[in-house]
Amino acid sequence: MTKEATVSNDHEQYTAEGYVHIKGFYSDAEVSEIRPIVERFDAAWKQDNDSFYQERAINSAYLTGKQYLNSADREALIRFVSSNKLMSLAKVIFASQPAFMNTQLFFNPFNASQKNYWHRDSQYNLSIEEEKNALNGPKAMHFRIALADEPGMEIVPKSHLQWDSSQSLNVRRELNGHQSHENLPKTVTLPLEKGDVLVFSALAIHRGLYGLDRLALDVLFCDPVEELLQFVDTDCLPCEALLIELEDSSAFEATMSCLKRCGKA
Ligand SMILES: O=C(O)CCC(=O)C(=O)O
Repeated sequence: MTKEATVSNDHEQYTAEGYVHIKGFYSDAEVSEIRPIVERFDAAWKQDNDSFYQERAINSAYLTGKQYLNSADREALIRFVSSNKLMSLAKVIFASQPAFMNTQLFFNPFNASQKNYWHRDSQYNLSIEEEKNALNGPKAMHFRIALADEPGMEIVPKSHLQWDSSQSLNVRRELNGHQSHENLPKTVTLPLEKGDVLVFSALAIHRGLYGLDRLALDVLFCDPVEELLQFVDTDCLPCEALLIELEDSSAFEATMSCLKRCGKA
């Protein structure tokens, strides 16, 4: 298969199913460069959020902010996010210019019996009616980079475009006596190996699968619109001097221009 055909398949697979799994996207050497930085963030974050971590946390966020990483590590992470390698993939999957939203880091819960939960990311700030409308709105995607082998994600294929069955709505929103960890039918389980990238829609119905030594760096990109970018923390964006040095600064620039347009930066 030609490279062009693969690229077009990735876009088509994402558009049809709401996810695409790209095996071995990063080499062991590439993972080894970024993983120690992420681990330093993780250690500092967990130390500062000890009770939250021990109680229930399964992720941290804002890795490119100034709070936990020193400036050399922060710069290296920003360069990684804006590398030609990741940005070319993001542009292919979006088939347009994506904007940078945030980064998140997923790990195992401290309490090994903690259950995972089905959700669409939209359910935490939208009503049910608004969530329905959001399926026809701007796109936001997780680019999950597996820094270690992990059980991966479980996703309901096509749910980034299709509204819920009554069962999935009850489960993910815990309505009518249901709980968000209950199994759902017609799902796909996507175990990841170190170096794999899983792109999935923030609107898809999904849950993380805990286990192994999972450490997954999620870079979130979205269409450059205010409704999705209004919550961006400007502390996570590069300064002008770094911006002009990046291999592909276009996602950061798209975010900054949108924030300027709407008077938020
Ligand atoms: O990996 C997980 O635990 C959940 C991931 C997730 O829900 C998300 O990225 O929105």
